[in-house]
Amino acid sequence: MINFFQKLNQGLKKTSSKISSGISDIFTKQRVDSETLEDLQDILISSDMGIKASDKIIENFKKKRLNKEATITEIKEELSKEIEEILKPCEKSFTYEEQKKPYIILMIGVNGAGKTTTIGKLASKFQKSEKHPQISFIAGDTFRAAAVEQLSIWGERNRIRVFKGTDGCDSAGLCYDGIQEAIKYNDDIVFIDTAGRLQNKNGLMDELKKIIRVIKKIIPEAPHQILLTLDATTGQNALEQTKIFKEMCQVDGLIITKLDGSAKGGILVAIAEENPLPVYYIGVGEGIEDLDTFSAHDYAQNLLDI
Ligand SMILES: Nc1nc2c(ncn2[C@@H]2O[C@H](COP(=O)(O)OP(=O)(O)O)[C@@H](O)[C@H]2O)c(=O)[nH]1
Ligand SMILES: [Mg+2]
Repeated sequence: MINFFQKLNQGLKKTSSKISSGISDIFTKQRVDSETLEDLQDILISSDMGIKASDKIIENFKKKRLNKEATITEIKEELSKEIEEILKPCEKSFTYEEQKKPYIILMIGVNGAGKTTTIGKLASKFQKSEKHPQISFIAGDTFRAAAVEQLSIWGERNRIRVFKGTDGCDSAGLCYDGIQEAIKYNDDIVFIDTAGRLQNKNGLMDELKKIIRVIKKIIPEAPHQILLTLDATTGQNALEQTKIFKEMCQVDGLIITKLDGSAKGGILVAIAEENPLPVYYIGVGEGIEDLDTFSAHDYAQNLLDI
């Protein structure tokens, strides 16, 4: 079986081979000059690292390497170090406080970002941890019957109770009842799934705010964590989504999904530079094991395919 590092390496291949072959193409003379630096920046931008992060990388790289001889390996190592530096502030491990019971985790993000899938994967991960927490789900995406069904399947798979309402019922009301039930059952952790219809921004904002308000009526300091799920394949749009959700509520951390097969793996570098929130987990596939913690070092190495 391949480990997570290898899965990430496989997943980022589309991005990393583009960067790698680009570097090999432009540094044929093995000398770093202003022209090669410009080409290098284009390569970084084309992997979705954005202007700000790539500017910074190039600036630092220039200071160390301009007009010097360097092998491709040295260039890649150097770039990887610069990227790791940018990513480092986002590397934070996720912990929940056992004494805060039930610990409420609210999952937000646009439709299709991977919220429901991530809840399933995370619950499984937590269950396998030493603490063996008792978990329940609240199916707060009440707009689509399929969404409730999908969460129920993850619930069955993990033997987790899923609190559901009737089709189209009020999501905030459902959350209220679901938390009451979690308290009754003495659950340790509650994951709340939500809808993410960004096409109706005001509606979404109202609904999210209402959910948070209602949760606070029962537990004033909850939700203990609001996690935003972002789909890496949306590239620069993920930055825009982060901005929009931050306007609606406090975002405590990020989960970046679909890093498998995306050619836009650089987006994490752009996020780290422009919106440095903790990146708690990254997803590299649809399977239950395809989610793990984010390591700045591993990510940077895999982006450069070192
Ligand atoms: N390849 C890949 N697919 C994923 C990943 N995470 C979620 N998905 C898929 O993305 C689709 C949308 O996910 P879903 O959890 O329903 O998103 P939601 O609308 O935010 O709840 C589903 O088909 C998932 O299987 C990932 O890390 N990699
Ligand atoms: Mg969903």
